[in-house]
Amino acid sequence: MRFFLGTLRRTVAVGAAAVAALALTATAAVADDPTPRPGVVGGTAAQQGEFPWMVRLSMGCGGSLYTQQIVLTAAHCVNGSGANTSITATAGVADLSSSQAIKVKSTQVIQAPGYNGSGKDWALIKLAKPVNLPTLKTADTPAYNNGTFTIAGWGADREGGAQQRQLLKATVPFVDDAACQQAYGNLIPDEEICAGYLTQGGVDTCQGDSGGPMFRKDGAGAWIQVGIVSWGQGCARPQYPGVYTEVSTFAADIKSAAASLGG
Ligand code: 4AZ
Repeated sequence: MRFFLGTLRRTVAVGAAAVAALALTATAAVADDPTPRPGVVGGTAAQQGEFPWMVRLSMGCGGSLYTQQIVLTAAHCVNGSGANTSITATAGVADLSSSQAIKVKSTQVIQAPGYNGSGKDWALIKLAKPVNLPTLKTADTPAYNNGTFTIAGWGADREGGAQQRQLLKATVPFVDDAACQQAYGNLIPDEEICAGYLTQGGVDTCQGDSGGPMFRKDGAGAWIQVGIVSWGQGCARPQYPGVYTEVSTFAADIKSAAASLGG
């Protein structure tokens, strides 16, 4: 039983409203606030170009550039698989209202085969044309499922808060499966990886960050994606770490799905 996924799905269902709210926020920010507050709980503003493969999706989710024409996101951010021209990806900007924003429509979606609302929370979105931006490498072994991770997104900066115009970033430590299972009782340890400050809380992804990457540096100092923002009980609460899709578990499936989209 995946009690908390109900909350997640409601979040995505109101994605259009969240985007409308974002537009209002952005307008107000231009008028009265020269430093719009960024998203994610307990974070700070990301610089333009710092995470060039970060993508905002029009249903109110995040994503990452898997290739220049394929976005990796969460299964719970999409409705199913097949032709789909309804999603707009915004790329190349930390500030979603920037005139430099690159906006590209979707053409096809692959939702993880067998996705039924728990686990397997990944999906690919093919874009109508490639974007000339760096891509984010994905972990294909569990070697990087430890340490300190970076999270980023345009989601709420507090539980129940508004979607954000400015990309925010934060770092969170790995939480092992036993501790995360103790917190939630319904973790799927092979498919999910947890992160957060277990006793203190205070830093986390939140509503609207779903689908975005959790990443760290690899052995060569390059960013590598180890997670996809998936779910949690509220945001940044003590004893409730964020839960992320364990990318390494699905690396081969994601690779073959991307190949089926023509790379
Ligand atoms: C969401 O609703 C969501 N604290 C994303 C991440 C977390 C909770 C909710 C993790 O998109």
